Amino acid sequence: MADKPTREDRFSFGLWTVGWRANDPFGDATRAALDPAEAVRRLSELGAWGITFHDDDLIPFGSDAAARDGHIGRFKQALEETGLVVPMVTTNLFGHPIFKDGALTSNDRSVRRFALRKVMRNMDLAAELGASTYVLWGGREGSETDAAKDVAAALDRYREGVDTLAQYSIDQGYGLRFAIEPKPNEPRGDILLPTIGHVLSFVSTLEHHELVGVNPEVGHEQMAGLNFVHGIGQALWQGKLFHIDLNGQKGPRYDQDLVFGHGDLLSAFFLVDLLEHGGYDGPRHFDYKPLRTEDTDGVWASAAANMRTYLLLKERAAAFRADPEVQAALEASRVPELSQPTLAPGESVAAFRADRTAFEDFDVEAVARRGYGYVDLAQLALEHLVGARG
Ligand code: GLT
Ligand code: MN
Ligand code: MN
Repeated sequence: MADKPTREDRFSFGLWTVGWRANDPFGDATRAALDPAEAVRRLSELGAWGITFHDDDLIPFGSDAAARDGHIGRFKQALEETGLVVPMVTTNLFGHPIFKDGALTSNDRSVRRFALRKVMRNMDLAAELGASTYVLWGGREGSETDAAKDVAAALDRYREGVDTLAQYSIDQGYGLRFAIEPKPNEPRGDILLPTIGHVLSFVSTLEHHELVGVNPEVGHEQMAGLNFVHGIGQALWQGKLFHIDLNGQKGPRYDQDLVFGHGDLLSAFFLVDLLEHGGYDGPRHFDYKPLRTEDTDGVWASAAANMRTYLLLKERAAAFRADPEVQAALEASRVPELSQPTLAPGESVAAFRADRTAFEDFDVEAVARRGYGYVDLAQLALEHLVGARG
């Protein structure tokens, strides 16, 4: 059975996750407010490594300077006592009514200027607390009617905004990297940069593209009906997986933010396998919401469940990789063969065209008849996942 989480596992949680009071569009909060310092202490006891926050999670919007210093001071003290770190910080650009038409892409220029200043102010705090990643989730960047938004102009402004923030980090020597978080919809009817693919493409247009990557969330891609593991595979391949939001989701519906693994479990298994064996060394950040039905004990049980599920899946994925039957099945399915370049080393196009075995003498029918054995592989994975093997 999996060990208890330790700092080496690099598990982190948003303050807004365990601190969610469970107010939804249909009902009031079911839980009391959580003191950020208490969140730090409880997460530390459970074996987490880091805590993340939006400016407004820590310092309520509109706080005066003295109140602000007090909130930051108490939080810092809890960090010092526990050794918990702040690997990532982000900005609330969605809660206040000022952002109802977006922040960096609001049609109202004064709102865009206010939003940029709000981010910069919190970047100062992020740097002070030693964060290395700054997440940008543009939940209000979008529209409900296509009449309302000039998408090209909005993307110009989005690019201008991110470039301005990256320049600010460079000028201040903060060394921050930015991670844009895609989501297809909710709270806006349609959100700009809705998927990992949209973000990757957008990033390539930025002036400081090397400082900007993606922060994909399991549920957000699944809301769009996409394969999260494939999305992460491409983000890693492009060197752009700067951060990740782990949680659970049951297909395309509202954003459920379930505990990691409490949605598509098989996908979670392959995700952990990829993260552990695919070269990702960043935080394992949980962005989930404790169910509205739960009391305070349930909040901490759910935080622990995220980490335990990850570690169990990590154990299962390692057993899957180590199983000689799996290795033979991978071989039989030609999975390793895909890593072999299609052309031979140094093979010219002319030489390739002269190779009769590739085309003229190729036995198309025989190769077409051959099965790939993927069902065996899938079943082996499932059996490892449910603990029926090794
Ligand atoms: C909000 C959203 C999350 C984002 C957070 C970062 S805020 O809770 O639902 O997916 O990661 O801004
Ligand atoms: Mn998220
Ligand atoms: Mn979500």
